Amino acid sequence: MGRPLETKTPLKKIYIGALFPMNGTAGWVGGQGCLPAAQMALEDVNKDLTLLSGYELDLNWNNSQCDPGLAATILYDLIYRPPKKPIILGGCSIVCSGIAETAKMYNLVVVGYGSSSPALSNRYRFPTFFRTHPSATIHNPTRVKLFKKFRWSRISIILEAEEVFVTTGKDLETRCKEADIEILTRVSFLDDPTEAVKSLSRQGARIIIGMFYAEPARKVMCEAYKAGLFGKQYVWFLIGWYDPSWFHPTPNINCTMNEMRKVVEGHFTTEALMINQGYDKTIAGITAQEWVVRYENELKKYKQYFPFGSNKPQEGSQEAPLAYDAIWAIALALNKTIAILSQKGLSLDSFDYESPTVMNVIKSELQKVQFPGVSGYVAFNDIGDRISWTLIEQMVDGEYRKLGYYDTVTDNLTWIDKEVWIVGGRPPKDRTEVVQSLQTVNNALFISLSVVSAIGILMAVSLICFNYRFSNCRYIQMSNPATNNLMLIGCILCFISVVLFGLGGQDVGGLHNVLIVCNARAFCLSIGFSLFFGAMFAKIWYCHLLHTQSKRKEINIYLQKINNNHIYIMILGFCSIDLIILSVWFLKDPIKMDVKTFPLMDPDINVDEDIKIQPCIEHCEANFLWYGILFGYKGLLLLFGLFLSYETRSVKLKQLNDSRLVGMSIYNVVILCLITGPVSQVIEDQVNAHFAFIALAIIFCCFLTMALVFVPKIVELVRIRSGPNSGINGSGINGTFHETMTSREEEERFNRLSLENQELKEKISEKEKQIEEIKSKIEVMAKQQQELRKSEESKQLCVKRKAVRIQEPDGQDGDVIEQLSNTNVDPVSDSGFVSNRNSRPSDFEFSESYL
Ligand code: ABU
Repeated sequence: MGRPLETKTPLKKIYIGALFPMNGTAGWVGGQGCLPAAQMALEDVNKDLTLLSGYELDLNWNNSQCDPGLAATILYDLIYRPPKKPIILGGCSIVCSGIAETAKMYNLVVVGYGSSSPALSNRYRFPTFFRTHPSATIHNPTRVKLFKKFRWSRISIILEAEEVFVTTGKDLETRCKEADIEILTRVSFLDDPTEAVKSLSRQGARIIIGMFYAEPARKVMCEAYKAGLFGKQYVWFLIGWYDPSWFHPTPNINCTMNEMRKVVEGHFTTEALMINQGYDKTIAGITAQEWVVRYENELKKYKQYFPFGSNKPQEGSQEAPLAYDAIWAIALALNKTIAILSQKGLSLDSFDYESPTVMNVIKSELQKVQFPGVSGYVAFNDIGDRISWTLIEQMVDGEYRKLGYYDTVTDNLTWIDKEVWIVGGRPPKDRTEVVQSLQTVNNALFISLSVVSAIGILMAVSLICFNYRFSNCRYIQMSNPATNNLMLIGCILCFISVVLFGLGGQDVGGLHNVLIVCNARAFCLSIGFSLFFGAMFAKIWYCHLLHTQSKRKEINIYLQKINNNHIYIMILGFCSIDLIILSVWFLKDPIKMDVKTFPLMDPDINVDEDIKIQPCIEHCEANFLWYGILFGYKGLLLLFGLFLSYETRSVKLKQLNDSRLVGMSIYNVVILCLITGPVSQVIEDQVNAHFAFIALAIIFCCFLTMALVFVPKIVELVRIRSGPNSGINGSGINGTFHETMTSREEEERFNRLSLENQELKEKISEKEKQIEEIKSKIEVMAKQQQELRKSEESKQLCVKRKAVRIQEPDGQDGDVIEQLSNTNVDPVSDSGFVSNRNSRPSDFEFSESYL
């Protein structure tokens, strides 16, 4: 390359319209670093006499402030103000997008030196656009390579809502999906990243890819500090073209330097390699390293564009080689274009905004440009993009340290330094490891209540044996022992259900077996309750029946006989209803095994790992409808039982000598069930409390009932055996709770007396009826006599001194008296009743009136 120095006067100027973002409130202000490089290139190109014969390049540049609106105005100025500019040099992506889309309408070629947006690779939208800056998508294969290297399979993305980052983010998502890497979340923001950062925190992001310009990057990192998204559990991936001191707080950043340093420490960056790594001479005639020295010297001339008090550009030093090479690429393309046009009898002066002729030649020659640039080998692919290596860096102690390079084309990762990890020298996890902690019943609690239940089962079995052993004893017979035995079997089933309530998956060899336990638990408790409570209910119901019947028929309740079959049928009925409900339930909508989880908790011990504990419990999942049916039916039984117990609270039955104790047991059971049912539902999630509550309620119900029903019997039997007339068939009476018949003779005598009493009552009512009849007859006779007397007196007036005679009663009346005298009453009976007709008041009345 190069040409011998010779005089080139007079030279025509080829104007290049250029936009450099020299300052601004957002976006990339890399014009500060790129303008000096572009001017260097311009100088070099113009010095090269082998190029652009008869022409020299001139840069007509403006400050775009990386603002698309301002850039549009500048573009129209460049177009409509002479001289004509066949090529436009563009800066940041958001500016290039705007001008490149417009430029095609004016047959302008646009070359970007600082635009990384993948959107600019759209040849349909930007047909005349070329760039020396590689597309930002070049970061993505590198990022995916690193995710794989560090074994991360879940990442999160936060990006500024600009086309350059949105398209890069989409490309990253696609590549991650292809590599089986999950995108936990992708959040974006316009100006204020606060909510987006909070969202990352809420969603448990650990590996976070940030895509934004330098100014928003400061805001994001400050918010990340506030949200606690830094430290051993977090890894940030940022863009690598920020200035090395980009994280230093600026006036609009509400974080201290120390806080910013904490949050950026350890983050990774990826960036396209923008400086030639070789030691060969570049298009500048010197090596890239020599060029850098020259460039740094050149910067001194541009101090006025740098932030106040700084000798260095705020941004753009990295991209400076790209700007340098961009000018060279334009020069080389124009050089060829001049030759081609001259062959066609045209020149660059023929360029016209309305005609594509010159533009087509320039575009075609740019496409073919290839040279060893300061930024690396310069060549454009079909869509006008640069292909390059990427550089991976990490911030260690506030400074970037080169870790390696990645060549996307050959998939070659060169790792030159060891990355630094805060904890344990290894990468953190890409997510919080959730360790499930199955909450089971405390062993001591389970064992102690199981032992109590086992004792309960033993006691119930012993009491069944007791009933059997003393089945000949009249006192036991009178308590309906068969029903009591059913009640005890119910108790046994309930005690078994206590043990089943405390069993978990690990006790029965896996979750699938818990399902069997769930079903067995429902069966035992349901049938057990029906036997236990059903037996008591049947007794009390029978007691109530006898009591009400005896009242109605006015016969003594002691005369009724208990029909055991009725009681059995009733208990069987209760159990059958249970079985029907349980069968339909199990067949139609079986219980399912479910593991219920609770909010995550920190581990008890302080571990370095990113671990959270998730408590969970095994849960028998059933449709609430079935619980409703079962509980509803049993609830009604409980309430009805309670009513019957209350109604029969003072009834004493010879046939059921323990009916009042059964009534008391029913009160206890009802109260405990009514408390336990709802409370157990409320504390369902507290495994130990739930088990303890249910188990104690069952145990208490069963033990109390067994004690109430059987202790008096045992005491009585002991008393009978130790008394003067000892023997199990003795006639002792338990005066404390029953006045029952104690001997067969007494019972027979009582029955006899009752019968006599009944007969006498019937006779009395018969006699009272007869008396009423006689009274009415006497009244009739008395009237007749009065009439007779009156007629006599009138006769006496007519016939003085006539003899007076007393009228005798007629034959019918004599019959009545005879009937009375013949009244047949047992003169002496068991009751001591003696009939005494002479003393009957009706007889006296009759005699007086007659006289
Ligand atoms: N390396 C600077 C890229 C700036 C931009 O694409 O807008």
